Amino acid sequence: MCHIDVSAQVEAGLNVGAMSIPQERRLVTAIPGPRSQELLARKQAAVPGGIGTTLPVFVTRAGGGVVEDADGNRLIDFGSGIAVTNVGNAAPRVVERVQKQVAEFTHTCFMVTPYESYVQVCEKLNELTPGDHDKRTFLVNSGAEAVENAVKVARYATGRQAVVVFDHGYHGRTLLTMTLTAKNMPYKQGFGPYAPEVYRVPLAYPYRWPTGPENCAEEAAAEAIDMITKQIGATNVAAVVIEPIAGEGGFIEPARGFLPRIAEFCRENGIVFVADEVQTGFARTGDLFACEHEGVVPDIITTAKGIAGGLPLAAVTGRAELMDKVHPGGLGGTYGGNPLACEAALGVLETIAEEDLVARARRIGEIMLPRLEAMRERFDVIGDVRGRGAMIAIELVRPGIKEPDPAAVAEVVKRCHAAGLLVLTAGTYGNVLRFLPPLVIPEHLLEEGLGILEKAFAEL
Ligand code: PLZ
Repeated sequence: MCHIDVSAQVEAGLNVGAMSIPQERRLVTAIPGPRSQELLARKQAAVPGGIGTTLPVFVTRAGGGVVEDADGNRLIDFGSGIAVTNVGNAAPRVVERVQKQVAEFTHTCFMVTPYESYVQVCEKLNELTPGDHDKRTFLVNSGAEAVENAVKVARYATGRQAVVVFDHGYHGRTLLTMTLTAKNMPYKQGFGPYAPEVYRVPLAYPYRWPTGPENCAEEAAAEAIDMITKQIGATNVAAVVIEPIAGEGGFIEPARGFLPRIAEFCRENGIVFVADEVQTGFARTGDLFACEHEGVVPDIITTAKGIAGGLPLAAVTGRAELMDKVHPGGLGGTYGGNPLACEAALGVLETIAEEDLVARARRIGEIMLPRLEAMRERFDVIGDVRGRGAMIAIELVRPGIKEPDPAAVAEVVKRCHAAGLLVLTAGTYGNVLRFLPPLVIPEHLLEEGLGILEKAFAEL
């Protein structure tokens, strides 16, 4: 058992606002309440509709496994701001470091006059990411920017142009990363023309593989490799970019064996293998990085989200010989590795190590998966239960067949939200419910959240 011991943190002088939020669900108004509705009306008048809202409660505080809104409701958090607050919101070590830093200096631009914390974050990532080869890291502001920079480095280092991505992949919203992303609505529709030299190949999606999950890894890899060699030409490919577990695409864990085979093909053909660990990184899956699960060592790994507890930071970490090829000034950006974000990242890494959040993520999976499996037995709308650690999803289908049922997802989500459980959706077909609790969530909230979910299915 590992409940957040708030009192111990208070005693240790680490309690800082958000962590003092009682770790309990509390509904005092309808969801959203009157104050949130007022703010939502202002949002609609001031912010374009293109910026969506999953659950229109306006947040005033968050910590542990709880998000508190402007009406005083406390919701159980199964989203972590889309896999960002792995260490919890306003985690004590993050707050302490950021508070100190904000009073010292807020920005110099690392490319103008550097500072130590940026270098420390890079040293840490070089040490902690898969593989014991010589590495270099540089810092940027978002996941999309990290992926875009990984492609820049791969193209520069190989002198090649083509980039290979996968069905169900998600890599961001910039021109290049939107192009790398598989799903049209809402990410690409109307935003073309797209970037050139991007090619898409099949992903080993066990639940939906036509000849069954047992053949999936081998057949999908063979198809992907065949397309690369026959349609693009392996010698034209700069990079293969893949999420070790497809996130936005529906938490699709490629059939075991697929990732190592693709990585091996890349190695044999001088192609840079880029693992996009933006969503899977930083203990989320029960390993520090999801690639570790099958011992895959990427040439470049992109990270963001969980890296800095919510401060905008992302990183590109890669083989020194690739990364060092680029000429001075060829990489960078005004804010990349902002000192507040770097301090936050150091606080995150300390928290993961000291609170053993890798083990916590595994424990969350051990609690959630059997409960969800039992729900699958009980409710035939649940077609598949999958995931690792604290990155878990269920896929909803028309009973008996695998036809995606996004309407059922919408209905379950509505009920969960009304009951004070924040859940997110995903999936190419919009039919996946995904669970990404903060790794520090107390177990009673995890259990309570699963109970709410079960009740939502029972009422469906
Ligand atoms: N790569 C694997 O999951 C971001 C997108 C939210 P940014 N996923 C959340 C939305 O609808 O915009 C993501 C990811 C993977 C890259 C990204 C992009 O990261 O920090 O959002 O740019």
